[in-house]
Amino acid sequence: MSYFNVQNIQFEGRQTKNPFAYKHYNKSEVVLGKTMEEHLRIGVAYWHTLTGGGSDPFGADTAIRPWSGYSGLDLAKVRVEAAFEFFTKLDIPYYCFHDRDVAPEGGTLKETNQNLDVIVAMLKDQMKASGVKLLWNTANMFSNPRFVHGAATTSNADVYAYAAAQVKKGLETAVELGAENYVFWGGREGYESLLNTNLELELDNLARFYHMAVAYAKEIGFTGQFLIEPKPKEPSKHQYDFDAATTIAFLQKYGLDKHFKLNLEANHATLAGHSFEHELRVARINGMLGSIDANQGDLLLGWDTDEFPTDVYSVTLAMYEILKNGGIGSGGVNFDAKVRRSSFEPEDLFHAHIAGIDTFAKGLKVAAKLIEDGYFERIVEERYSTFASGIGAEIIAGTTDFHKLEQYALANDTIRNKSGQLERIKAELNEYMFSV
Ligand code: XUL
Ligand code: CO
Repeated sequence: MSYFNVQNIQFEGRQTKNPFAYKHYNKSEVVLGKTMEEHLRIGVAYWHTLTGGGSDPFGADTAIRPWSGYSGLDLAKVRVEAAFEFFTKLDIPYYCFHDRDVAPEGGTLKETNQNLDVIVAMLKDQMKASGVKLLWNTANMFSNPRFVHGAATTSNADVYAYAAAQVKKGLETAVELGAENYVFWGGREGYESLLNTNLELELDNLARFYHMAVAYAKEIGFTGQFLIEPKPKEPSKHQYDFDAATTIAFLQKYGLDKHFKLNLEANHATLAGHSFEHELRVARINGMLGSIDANQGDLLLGWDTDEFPTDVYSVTLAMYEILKNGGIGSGGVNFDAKVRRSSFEPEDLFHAHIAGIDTFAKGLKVAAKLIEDGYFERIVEERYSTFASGIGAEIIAGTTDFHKLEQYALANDTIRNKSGQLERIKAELNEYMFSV
């Protein structure tokens, strides 16, 4: 049985006119000593591609999907089959899911877990048959009304216990399916108003929750990487894991930084008022870069549009950070992106992923060339050259103090700054993008 009327997607190169072919993603092509497949570790997000239907706050689903006629557990089963046909046709190595994307909730937690068990067994078989692996799974602790006040930061201890049970099951699922990471994204972990919120208790409870997750992972032998995915807002007004810097400070305060890294998403960065490369850089210099959710936002809109990434400029700078990080480790490039509501044909799912994957392949190639040439490294070395000798070298060595620096400044009447030459740099960066 076939769900998609599309052939396997293969690399055909830039000259091809076939829209169902990769133009840049040649999975076995070696770039800086690794294949493109090894560098990018591409993943498909189950929630957008299999579960989402195109509804928005103003209108119903628009998507035409081969599984539209099914419901309940039958729908979940058909989606699994369609999912693996899709992954296999795209020829990508990974996928990611929330528990509630793959299996419907039952009337009780017990029934919900039973539904999940049925689907996880199917996923396991399909993974074995196809070779597609689980990059990460996570718990949806934001859709159900019980999470109205949060999950691990709720004001209701019964909900906290439910959330713990849900993550416990999620970690068991991760072990069962060999997930390489486990993600926490706290859509409802935040607050609306301080007028009724104990902020300190909520943050302490969140840390307690993460410590219990670490302990349970150890108990059941889950060795994947724990990841936290920062986002500043939406659906919560003040989300606790606001951005990379806030999340790292939280993890350090509560002694959790050894156990977690960050899963950084492009559109979450822009909502926080940062560029994606800023978030990646902050994580990288702190040894916390774990994985990425690949998408892009619309700068004219103030919400998470989760578009497929096609901005070569931004993706090149993101891939530069990943290469400088020595790779993405056990993480990957998960397309947390959805086709537009108006792109409702099943084929659009292929066009969207091909566009995103080719953009990352191109970004990888341009970033690799920049690194081979030492392009940014030379610019930065020259710009900070005053710290390589003289008083600058003393500052770096820690052999100076305010007395010595004052003495130096008093004797130095001719401070001269140099141009940062940003326009020249941007023009040269464009040339890299046009020529690679
Ligand atoms: C929401 C978002 C989530 C996480 C996983 O903005 O990005 O889908 O990636 O919960
Ligand atoms: Co995400």
